Amino acid sequence: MSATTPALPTRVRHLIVGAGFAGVGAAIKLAEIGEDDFLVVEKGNDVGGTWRDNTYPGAACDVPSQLYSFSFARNDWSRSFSAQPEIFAYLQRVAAESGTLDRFVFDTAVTEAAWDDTAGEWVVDTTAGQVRATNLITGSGGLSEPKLPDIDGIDGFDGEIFHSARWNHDIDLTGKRVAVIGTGASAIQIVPQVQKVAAHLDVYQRTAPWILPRHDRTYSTIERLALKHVPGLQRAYRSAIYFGRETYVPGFTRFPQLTAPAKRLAESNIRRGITDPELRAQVTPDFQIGCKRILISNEYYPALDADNTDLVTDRITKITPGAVVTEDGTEREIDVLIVATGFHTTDQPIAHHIRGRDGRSLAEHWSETGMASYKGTCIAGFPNLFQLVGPNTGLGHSSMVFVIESQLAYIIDAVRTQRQAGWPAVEPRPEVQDAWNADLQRRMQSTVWSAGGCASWYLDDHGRNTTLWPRTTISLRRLLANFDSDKYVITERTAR
Ligand code: N01
Repeated sequence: MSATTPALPTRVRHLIVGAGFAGVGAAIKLAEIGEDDFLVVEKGNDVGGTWRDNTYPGAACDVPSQLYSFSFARNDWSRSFSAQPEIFAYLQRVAAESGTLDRFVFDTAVTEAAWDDTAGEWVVDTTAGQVRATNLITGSGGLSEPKLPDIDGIDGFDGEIFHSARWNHDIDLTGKRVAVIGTGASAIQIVPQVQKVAAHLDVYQRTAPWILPRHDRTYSTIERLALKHVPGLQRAYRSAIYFGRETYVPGFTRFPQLTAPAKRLAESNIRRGITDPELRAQVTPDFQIGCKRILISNEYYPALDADNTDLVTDRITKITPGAVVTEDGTEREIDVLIVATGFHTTDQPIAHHIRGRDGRSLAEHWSETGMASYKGTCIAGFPNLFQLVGPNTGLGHSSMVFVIESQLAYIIDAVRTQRQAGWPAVEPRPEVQDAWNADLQRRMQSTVWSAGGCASWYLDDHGRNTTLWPRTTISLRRLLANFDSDKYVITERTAR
């Protein structure tokens, strides 16, 4: 990003961590209410977050484009499911047009943020120096830290190796022997692209995912003009898609029998894409649809069915300098190893860097309970900390941009309330937070994510689902509409 990087101030009212959808949205919304004394600290060299980092071939959104923009900054999308470059460009444009980029600092990582109870503010150490802030707003993303597989010998691999979210564009895969480990949302987008150019491709599947057809198409010029210029049309179209997606929720949360048509559709997607009966059986999941994220692709199965691709379902036992070895003793030689093995989701790295009132880190608090917060946003013992895309705010069916905007409404109302009342600090009451999480976990019991017979990144080491929201997003938006200060411990003003 070519924006001039400001020198780090010693003090700001709001420090925002991360410049993805969450951080950019927070900057815009704070500016809107005249809270201009903020700074956005971003470890990368641009805005965009996950849409800046995930540049692998085929990277695209599996949520409809119409839902993938801020309600206050619509976009003229070129197709129904947009690819990464278009989403990245959208976020760059929104940030540039917001007039807030002068308060973004790039290439700067937060190394430690500690609450100073005496001063009543956050002391934040970054790679570019220290900043003090009244409020700390984190938007560092739930899927930002690549998770590498712990496979014997992987460090000794002599060929090229990279994670899906850190694609090495210097490596030409044409004519190479390539292996992809993983069959999640990233892998199923990568595999068809690699299959087209590689001499040979091995796809290592630990668990087969459910995959629905991808109804992607380019919008015609007339459609785009109409969506742009006919008053209310884009809003109506967006609402129709939004409410359509909300109808998935009962099937995920309470009535699994409602997912039967989706399962049939996924099964027919396998039949359409794969001719070999043995391969069809290997890619057919043995758990309930929805238990893991439902994926969408028309190209993945045909790519697996291609002559130059092998699906390997035997467990990987080790990696040698030139090959992947599976438990049946087979050694498959490769030139390039792509690990599409996901992200740290329930052990978020930023949690190790934020220290609350008692000096302990979020990670230490969460090591006992699993990730927990109040309304996915505020955390007992961590005054004036607002976390965007916090615990239990993830979705399996709709857009995270909607969640982020819902949380922003709550945070902005909190900031406004704090300002009007002159409260130096707020934090949720522990018993309120406990009740919130008890209710979430009670609701989780009946969901497909808990009872669907799979292991997924939604669940933590204790088997608790601390990542997903188990209700409709309509209810999430309602619950986050106003800052409920009666649920908070308020620190009154003290002489400093
Ligand atoms: O990661 P994943 P992802 N040996 O964790 C396998 C979002 N996203 O990057 O299922 C062998 O889903 C693992 O196997 P298993 C979206 O929210 C969105 O693909 O655990 N295999 C799995 O197959 C998504 O959910 C878009 O048994 C190993 C895979 O690696 C999230 O990102 C696009 C292994 C990891 O799948 C993460 O997706 C892409 C090992 N040691 C991603 N370790 C959009 O379109 C892991 N695996 C918006």
